Amino acid sequence: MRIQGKEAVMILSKFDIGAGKKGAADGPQAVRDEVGKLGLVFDQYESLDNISLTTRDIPHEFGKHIEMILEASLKLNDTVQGSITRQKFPIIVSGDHSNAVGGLSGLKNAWPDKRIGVIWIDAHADLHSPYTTPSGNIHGMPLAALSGLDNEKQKKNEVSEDVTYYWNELKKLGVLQLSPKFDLRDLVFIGIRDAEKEEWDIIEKMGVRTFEPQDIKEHGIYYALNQGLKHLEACDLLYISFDADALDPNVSVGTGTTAPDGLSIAEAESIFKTLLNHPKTGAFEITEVNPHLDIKGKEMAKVIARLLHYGLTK
Ligand SMILES: [Mn+2]
Repeated sequence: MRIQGKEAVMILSKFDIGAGKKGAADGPQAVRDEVGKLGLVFDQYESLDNISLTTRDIPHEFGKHIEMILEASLKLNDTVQGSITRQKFPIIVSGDHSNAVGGLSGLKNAWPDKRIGVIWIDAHADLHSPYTTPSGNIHGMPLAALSGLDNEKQKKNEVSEDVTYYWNELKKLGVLQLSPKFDLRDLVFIGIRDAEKEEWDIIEKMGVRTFEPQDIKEHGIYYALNQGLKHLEACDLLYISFDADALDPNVSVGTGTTAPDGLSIAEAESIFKTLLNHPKTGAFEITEVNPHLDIKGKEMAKVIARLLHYGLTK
């Protein structure tokens, strides 16, 4: 399987401790199995195991398992960076969305001088920081970590010294200690519909380009893709992140945080086809498939596998 003329590597990052509900750690293997059943074979597979919550783990209120997440993120960063350095194209299938920190950091650390644009296909904005998070779950914070955003102006939480330390380390993830990895002006949201006020304020202030499902219904998915890509025209590379909850709950049957009025399968097919094959795409991530929450068994993994197959072969 070649993508952008490069050998494709599927990186299975099996950690889910950034989510409130556990079980997404088994999502990557389920997707790999279903992809295999469709006859899609990658040149290489890399597997990173879930981090076990040892006695070292302290249940921090505003950054749950942040020390362990830092450790897991560094492994993913190194794996993605290594694949890109060896001229491979990484498809990252991850547990929960906190994995995006390691994924995008790996792309940036492989290409430190390139300007990275991000297309985030998700029901949520994932723009909280420890200072604003209502849940403490890190899967709601990856875009803030990656863009170096603390949003202390809208501070709600008294964050401990420990969490502050690990949060700052997460922002600088990778051997080069770069932060930010990208600028929020180079961010496009597709499918966003369930965000908190602090997040909408940042979106407005930073000029993040957003396409809500209603915009997509009205103008079509290619309008969103074309306008989104135009917004990122000055970027050298793209990081694509697809959260399964971007899909409508009638198809996103196995994921932790569903939201009504999501994307259709046909819209998602167009997204996969366009963005997997876009010459600037440097890494493509799929996340938040949770077979343990799947009311139809492996349906969510099957849906994702069919989307990958469609994007890579049609
Ligand atoms: Mn997400």
